[in-house]
Amino acid sequence: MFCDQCEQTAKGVGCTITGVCGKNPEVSHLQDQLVYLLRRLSVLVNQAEKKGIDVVGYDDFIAEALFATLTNVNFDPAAIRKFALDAFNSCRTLAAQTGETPEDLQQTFDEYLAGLTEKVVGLGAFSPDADVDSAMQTLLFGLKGLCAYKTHAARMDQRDADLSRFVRKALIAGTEWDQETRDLGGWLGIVLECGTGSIKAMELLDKGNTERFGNPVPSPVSLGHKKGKAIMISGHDLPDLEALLKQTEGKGINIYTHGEMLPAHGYPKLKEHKHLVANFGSAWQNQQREFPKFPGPILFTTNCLQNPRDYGEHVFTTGNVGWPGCKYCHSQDFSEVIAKAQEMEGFDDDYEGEEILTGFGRKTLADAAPAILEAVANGALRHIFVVGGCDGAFPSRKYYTEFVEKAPHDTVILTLGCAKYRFYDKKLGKLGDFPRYMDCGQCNDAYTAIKTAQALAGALKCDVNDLPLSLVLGWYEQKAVCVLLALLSLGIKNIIIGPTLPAFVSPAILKVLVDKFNLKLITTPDEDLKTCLAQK
Ligand code: SF4
Ligand code: SF3
Repeated sequence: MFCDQCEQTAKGVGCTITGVCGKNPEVSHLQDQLVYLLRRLSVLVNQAEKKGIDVVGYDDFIAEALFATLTNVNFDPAAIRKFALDAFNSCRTLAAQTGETPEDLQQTFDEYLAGLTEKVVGLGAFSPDADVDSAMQTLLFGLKGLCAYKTHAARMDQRDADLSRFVRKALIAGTEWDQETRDLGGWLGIVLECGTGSIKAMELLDKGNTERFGNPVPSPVSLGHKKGKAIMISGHDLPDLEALLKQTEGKGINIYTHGEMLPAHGYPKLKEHKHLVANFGSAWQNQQREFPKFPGPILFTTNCLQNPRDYGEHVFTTGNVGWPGCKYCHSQDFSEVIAKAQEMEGFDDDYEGEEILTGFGRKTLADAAPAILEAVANGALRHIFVVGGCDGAFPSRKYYTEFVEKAPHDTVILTLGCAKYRFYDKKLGKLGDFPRYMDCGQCNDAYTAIKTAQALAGALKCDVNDLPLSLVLGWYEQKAVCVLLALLSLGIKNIIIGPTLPAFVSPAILKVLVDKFNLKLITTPDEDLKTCLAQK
């Protein structure tokens, strides 16, 4: 196997024996085959669309299947094989509808997969040219993040045909079916187009979430627990949480969020369920230590899932998530999770715990924009730091904790994604009427930070790059790649990323990112704070 798509890749180069994340070679090989089949399917969907065939279902499938290959989503070979089989069958169906079935699709599924072994399995490279290969990898990984958000949005009926066309174009780029040839500039162009598409995907998801659950409002979240039966829900999918809340209403079971589900507490339509009581545990990488202490079942709706070792019998998955042996919930039917909660002991006491804040969504921040501008104008607010993205296991991530702790008192921190777990419980106090720590939500709520920055720049009639605002991002998996590309596509400069540079970025691509966008790797909190504060 070869996989280098995430930050914890072995030796900073690639996982070759087994994944640091727990992905085994069988799953990795199946994922390589699935990606190839999705490229092949994209060609056929393009042809079908030209003939006027309705391709919406195929586009949803492509996004969903690609999402299943994102880090820490699906470790179940049977599930990935099923996606590959569905992709193969879709290719055949479309080929039959659009004309003659090409030779490659006349084989059986098993023959087809076997034929791909030499071609794509375990190579980790898409092109013999190191820079084209790097661009293709960056594009594919950004696309995985984009497709995760696109899938969540589609589940709430938010779609965009041009975005689906872009996903197909990006999957085909650089393959044997691509009609275009690109120089390095051309590759950078399509990689940035992925950033533009990512903004669209985040916008669709924001629309879906806010239309269905209301605009998030600043809300306290307990880190304690209540006596009684309990279910924990992790991941990013808010409609799954809504379904679970409805199915547990009046059953005497309390619901606890985990990880990226924390911001759900800010949504009016979700927080009106009184049995949504608290957030349990911290970031994803601590789950093997924290989950055994939870006295109820745990439901994963998306990444980041780790090997549930000896507590797997009360871990459930849904959506794209899978772990061999864990029970899978189909079509938002959580009856087995509920039955397990009734069976397990639950909490035997009330524990108040600390309180933190979430819910600084797009509308709340837009409403606060005049006050923010006034505070900037009168010198009360010196700088806004957006510190967000992914969390991860490496000790070097204490950088983000220290950065936030050391940020001067006349600055505020906007955060998003699970990177917040590095400092979410710090008491940062207030700056005038603003809390100094404002949680915009999940990683996809980078859209909120973008909209806020654009609104502030619009009011000041300046460029976003001229605002007293700096972005300090942590990356781990491919959603962070998608968010980074989104920011770059807007021409946002001086972004600081860490804790390491992606293994898949070649020196030439890195040089372009540095020259064009002044993208920087983290140094020390003191040094980076000094640079950011000196810039504006
Ligand atoms: Fe390795 Fe990350 Fe790939 Fe898992 S997702 S196999 S840890 S590079
Ligand atoms: Fe975290 Fe996995 Fe990326 Fe949505 S939950 S950000 S790492």
